[in-house]
Amino acid sequence: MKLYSFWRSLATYRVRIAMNLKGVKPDEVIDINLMKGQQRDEAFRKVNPMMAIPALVDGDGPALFESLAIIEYLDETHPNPPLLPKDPKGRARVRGLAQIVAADSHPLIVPRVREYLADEFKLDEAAITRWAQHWHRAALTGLETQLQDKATGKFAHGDQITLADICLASQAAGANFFKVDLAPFPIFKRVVEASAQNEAFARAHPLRQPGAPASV
Ligand SMILES: N[C@@H](CCC(=O)N[C@@H](CS)C(=O)NCC(=O)O)C(=O)O
Repeated sequence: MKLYSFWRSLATYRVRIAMNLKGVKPDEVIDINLMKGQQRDEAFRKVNPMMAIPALVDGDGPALFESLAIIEYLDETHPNPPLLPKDPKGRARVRGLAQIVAADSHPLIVPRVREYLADEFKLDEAAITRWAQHWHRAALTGLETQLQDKATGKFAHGDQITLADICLASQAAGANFFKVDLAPFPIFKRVVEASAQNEAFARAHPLRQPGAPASV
């Protein structure tokens, strides 16, 4: 198995957590340095034409892309521990929480969007940080309200770790990168702190990857 990765990538963080939970170790981790624009290199475009990580090659391929699709692939090929509950409404809730992060919030703050805001609209770093903080808070506000539901337990959905916790962890890491205070989101904070205790989450954290700084 080959994982295309970068320490700072929140989407790859999600996949790393799932791999750790499943006890799957990639044979090779290929660094795609997003800060040097390596996601746009010709060789990587052939792996993922969206020029984004993660990508995962299992055996003779093809390269799998999109973190949620990769995580569901891992869940199907390595069913234990399961990352989705058994009941359809529970599965829909977990996928919904995951998609607030991966489909609604995260795409607005990725490098290609921040670079476009800078290059095309001449926004300076402070303005781009405000943009990122705004979209973080919008997602955190929605998540916090959803997490008030009685379906929330020790973790985002009941007392077992699910796909939702994986995505919430990436939202929390992004909030840390962009200096968004989590105090107004106490349930989110509690749930994320609970999963952070798990070694699979801790080992996958962006700041524990090769090349990462001690703090951001
Ligand atoms: N929806 C995708 C997002 C992938 C994505 O945008 N990844 C970021 C890093 S977290 C990336 O490679 N960005 C490159 C860029 O924006 O130029 C997923 O969940 O896998």
